Amino acid sequence: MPASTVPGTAAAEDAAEVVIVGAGPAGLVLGNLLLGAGVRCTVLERQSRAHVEQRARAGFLAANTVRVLTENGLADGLLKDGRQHDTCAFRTDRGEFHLDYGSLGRGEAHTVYPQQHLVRDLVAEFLARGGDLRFETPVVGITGITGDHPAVTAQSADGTLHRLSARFVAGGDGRHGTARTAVPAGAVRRYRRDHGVTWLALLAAAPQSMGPVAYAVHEDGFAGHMARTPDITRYYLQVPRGESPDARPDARIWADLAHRMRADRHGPLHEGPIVERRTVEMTSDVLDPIQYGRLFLVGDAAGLISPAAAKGANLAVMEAEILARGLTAALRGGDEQPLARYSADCLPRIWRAQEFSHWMINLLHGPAGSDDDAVFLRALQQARLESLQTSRRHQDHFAENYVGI
Ligand code: RFL
Repeated sequence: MPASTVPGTAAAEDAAEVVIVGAGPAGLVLGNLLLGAGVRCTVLERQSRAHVEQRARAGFLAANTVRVLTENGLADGLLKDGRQHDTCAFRTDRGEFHLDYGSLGRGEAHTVYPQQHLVRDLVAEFLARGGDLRFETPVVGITGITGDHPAVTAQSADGTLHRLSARFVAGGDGRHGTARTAVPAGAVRRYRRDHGVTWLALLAAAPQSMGPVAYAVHEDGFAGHMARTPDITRYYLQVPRGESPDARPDARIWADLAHRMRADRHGPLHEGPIVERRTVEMTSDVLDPIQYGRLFLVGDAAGLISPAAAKGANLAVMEAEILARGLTAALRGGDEQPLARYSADCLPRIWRAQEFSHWMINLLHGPAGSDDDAVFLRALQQARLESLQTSRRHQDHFAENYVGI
């Protein structure tokens, strides 16, 4: 394929109608939907195929996500191996209560399917559909966004720079990707919040310890339990900001988890080696708009949401579907109106998800300390939990937001 090797000095390779930066859930769902609609697209990914297919992150897919994937022939793996999940438990010093959210609200359940398996399926399908997917090809610049011929500069494994031109560019390269930086300062507004909470996110090579997702509210800090696969379980442990992921040995982690999850009262945890550990700071940001000229941001690149409500991958799929529809209308029907509405269509749902995630953070974490403020806020937290435990209307509202987008 001919391409210029020096950016800006020669004609760019006419790679595709749409160049997509990033092969995460956002970029790959978008790419598959575009290929399905007959739109030529190229996906450029910084990492290797093995890396993206093994990167463990999300696991809880909302009903809308499963619908989008099923309707577009992308759900074979998750329909075969995904597990339905419809109950969560809250543990406090007053005991435990369960919410069968699958029979509350709109009656929707989650499908538990590890994100890396979804990415593996999406890569395989994109290639099977004849898609152009280039691994180990980081994008280092995006230019011409406000003109008719935006171009992306990418670096091949041998260090050569290539320019690829397209009608549109989709930035699905996450929060620290190049797409965000291609938008000039001041062109979009960035809302952001640091929730002041840090989680140690753990994967344990052990079966789940109980059926439901469990959220433990404890004066020492939050602890969480979530299914992933029959042999791998995700746990979260709230830790002080700045603590190294390696600070706690495995034995201490299991002791802290058991203590905060009140295993003595509710049953022991199934322990196993901790196979992955990383700290995650609870931060959120939303860009408005999530488009600039011919560059469209999708997934974490468009906005970051704390993992407290398991919304990130689901928002990515929702945005990818809306963007695919807009790009297809523009490229196949000559109608740019849906594309012009991309931000306006996505942002209300993004803010709803942010609002719920923020509410979950306040539900699960009380401030430490004994000053008036902290004591007051912890009493509010207790009132919130009691309302959730006792009010059917509150439970319906929770379920609708927990599984919905
Ligand atoms: P991704 O998955 O980060 O993919 C972006 C891709 O872009 C590549 N890239 C570049 N490629 C080319 N050139 C460049 N310059 C590039 N820069 C970056 C990257 O290598 C990568 O392959 O973003 P995307 O597609 O927007 O997907 C977002 C989701 O990954 C994310 O929101 C979720 O994982 C968040 N999340 C969860 N979401 C859920 O819906 N349910 C969950 O249960 C859930 N659990 C989680 C989570 C995130 C977590 N962490 C690690 C923050 C649990 C955790 C611990």
